[in-house]
Amino acid sequence: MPDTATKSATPSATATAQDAPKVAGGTESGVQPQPETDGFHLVIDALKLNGIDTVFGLPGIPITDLTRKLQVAGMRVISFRHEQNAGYAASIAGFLTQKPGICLTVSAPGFLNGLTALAHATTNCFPMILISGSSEREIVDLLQGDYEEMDQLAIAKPLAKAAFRVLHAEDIGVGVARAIRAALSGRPGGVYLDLPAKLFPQAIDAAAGKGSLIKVVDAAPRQIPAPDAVKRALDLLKSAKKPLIILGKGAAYAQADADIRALVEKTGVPYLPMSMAKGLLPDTHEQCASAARSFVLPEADVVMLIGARLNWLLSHGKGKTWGGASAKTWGGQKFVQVDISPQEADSNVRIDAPLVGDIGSCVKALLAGIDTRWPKPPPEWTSAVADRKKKNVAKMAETLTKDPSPMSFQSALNVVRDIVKANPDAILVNEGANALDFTRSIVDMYKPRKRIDVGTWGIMGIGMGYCVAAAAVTGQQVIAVEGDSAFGFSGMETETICRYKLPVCIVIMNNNGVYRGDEANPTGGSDPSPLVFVKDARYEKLMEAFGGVGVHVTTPAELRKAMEEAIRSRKPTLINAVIDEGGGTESGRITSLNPAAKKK
Ligand code: ADP
Ligand code: TZD
Ligand code: MG
Repeated sequence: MPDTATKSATPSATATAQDAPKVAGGTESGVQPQPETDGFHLVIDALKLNGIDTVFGLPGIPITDLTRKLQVAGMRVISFRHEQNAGYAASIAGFLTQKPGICLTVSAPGFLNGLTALAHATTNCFPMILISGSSEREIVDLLQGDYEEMDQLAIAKPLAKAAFRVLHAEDIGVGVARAIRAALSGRPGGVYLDLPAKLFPQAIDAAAGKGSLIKVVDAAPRQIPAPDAVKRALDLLKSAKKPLIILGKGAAYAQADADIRALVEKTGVPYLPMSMAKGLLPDTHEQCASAARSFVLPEADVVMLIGARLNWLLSHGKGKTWGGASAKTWGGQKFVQVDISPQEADSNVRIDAPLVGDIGSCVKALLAGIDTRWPKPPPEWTSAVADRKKKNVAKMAETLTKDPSPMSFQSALNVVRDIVKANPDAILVNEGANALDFTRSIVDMYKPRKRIDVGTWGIMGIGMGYCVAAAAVTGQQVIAVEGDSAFGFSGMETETICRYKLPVCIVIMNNNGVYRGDEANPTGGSDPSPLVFVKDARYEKLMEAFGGVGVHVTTPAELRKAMEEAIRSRKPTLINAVIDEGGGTESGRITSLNPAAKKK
C-alpha cells in the first residue's frame, strides 16, 4: 500500500503512519509488526458500528471485494441484476426501518443506474445512502479517459440531500457518520457517498483506524414543537365545523402509530390516509373517510395535514378538488400542517397553523392539549361523511361481486382484498396505472407501513426492488400487484427473488399493455401501437425459469387458489392474471394530466 503515508493529508493520519511500523518492514528490525486495517475493512466496520446489517447492490470494479468482505463480516448482501432495483430496495428499506438503506454500485454506469433511486429517495423523504466506487480522481479531473470515468460527486449533488467523498482511509468514519446523519436527520432523504478505488486498499494502523470510527449518537434528533404553535394548531382545529385530518407517508415513516391513532380517536375527526399511510389506522376504521374523499376535500373547513405535502397528489390544496371555483382558486379551507421541514408550509396555499417538529413529538404535544372536554366535530358533519361513505361502499360492493369474463380489475382485486384481509401482516407492493389506482381504492390495509407504492413521482420500476427489500428487512410475506408494463421495468429481479428464496407473490394484472391492450397502430402499419405488448404474454414462465412457481389464471377462483398456495408455501410465485384488455383508462385516475393537442 505505497500511497497511504504520502497521500494522507490529515495530521492524525501522518502521525499514524510514522508511529506504526509497517507490517512488511517490521520483522527486519525484530520489532513486532503492528496490525493494520484498510479502507475495505473500515467501510464495513463503520457501517456495522452504526447498526447497518443489510446492503443492496451489484458488484464490479472497484467494489467487488467489498461485497465479499461485507458478507464475510456477517452483513446481508443482496446482489441485484440492475442497480436501479437495488437502489429502490435501499430506499424502501429506509422507509420501513428508519435506518438508511444502503445501495452499493460500481462507478459511472452503475452509479448512474443507482442515481434514479437516489433522487426518488430524496423526493419521497426516505433515508438512503448510495455508495458508489469511483475511478482515479487525477485522471477523472483531467478528463484523461479512465475506466468508467465520471465526476460522480458533482452529478449526484443536485439530486441528493447531501453528497460526500472520502479520499483517505482515516476519514471513512467521518464520511459514513456524515452520510448517516444527513440521511436521517430532519426531513430524511437520499445521500451520496463517493468512495474512489484507491481508498479501499489504503492501509492504516488498526488501532488508529478503530479510533477514527464514529458511532452516530441520536441520528434523528427529536424536534419538539413550540408550545405557541401547538396552541395555535389546537385552537384552529377546535374552531372547525367540518374538520379533516390527512395522514401522509411521513406519518407512516415516523412510527408514532399509537399516538396518531389516539389523536384521531380522541378528536373524533374524520381522516383520509394518503396511499402509503393506508393502514396507519385500519382502513375499516369508522372515522376513515377514504370512500368519501371527493366529498370531504371540498367540504372540510379546517384540514390538519400530518406528514403529507400539498403537492399534486392533493391537487396543490386548491382548485375544484378543494371546492375552488376554478383550477387555480383556493377552496377557503384553513390548514394545520405538521411537518419536520420548516420550509414546507405555504408551498402551495396559506398554512394558518404550521406545526414544525418530528411527528412523534408534535402528535404527543397535540394530545397533551386534548382532554375529555374536547368538543367532538358537529354530528351533521360526521354523519354526512358517514352517509356518503355508505353510499360509495355499497356501490363498490356491487361492482366487486360481478364476475365478468375476462376478469375485470375489480373482480381480480376483490380476491387480493380478501387475501390481504386474511394476511394483514403481509406487505403490499403496488405499481402500474389502473393496476395502481384500483388496488389503492379496493384493497383495504389493516396495519401501518404495509402498503408501499410508486410514491411522490408515480414512478414505474419500484416493484421488484421493493419486494426484495420488504421481504429481506421484515421477513414478512410480500404481495405485489403489478401492471404488466410496470412489472417490465424490474422483472429480471424475479431471479433475485428466487435466488434469495424470498416469500414474494407477484400478481400481474395483465391487460396486454400500458393502460389498455386494445390500441391499434393508427396508420394501419405493421408495427404495433406504442402502448401495447405481445398479446397473452406468459410472464409466469419467467418465474419458472428461475425455479419459482408460475401460475396462469383467468378467473377469480383460480387467482384465489394460487395466492393462497403462494402464501402457504412462502415460495417465490408469479401469478399471471389475465385481465380484460379494454378495462383500463388512459393514465388511470390522472387522465387529466395528459396535455391535449391543440392541432386536431
Ligand atoms: P404523501 O405522499 O403520503 O402525501 P409526502 O411525501 O408528500 O406524503 O409528505 C411527507 C412529509 O412528511 C414530508 O413533507 C416530510 O418532510 C414529512 N416527514 C417525514 N418524516 C417526518 C417526521 N419524522 N416527522 C415529521 N415530518 C416528517
Ligand atoms: N416511466 C416511468 C419511470 N414512470 C412512469 N410513471 C412512466 C414511465 C409512465 N407510466 C405511468 O405513469 S403508468 C405506466 C407508465 C409507462 C404503465 C401503465 O401500464 P401498466 O398498468 O400495465 O403498468 P395498467 O394497469 O395497464 O394501467
Ligand atoms: Mg397494463
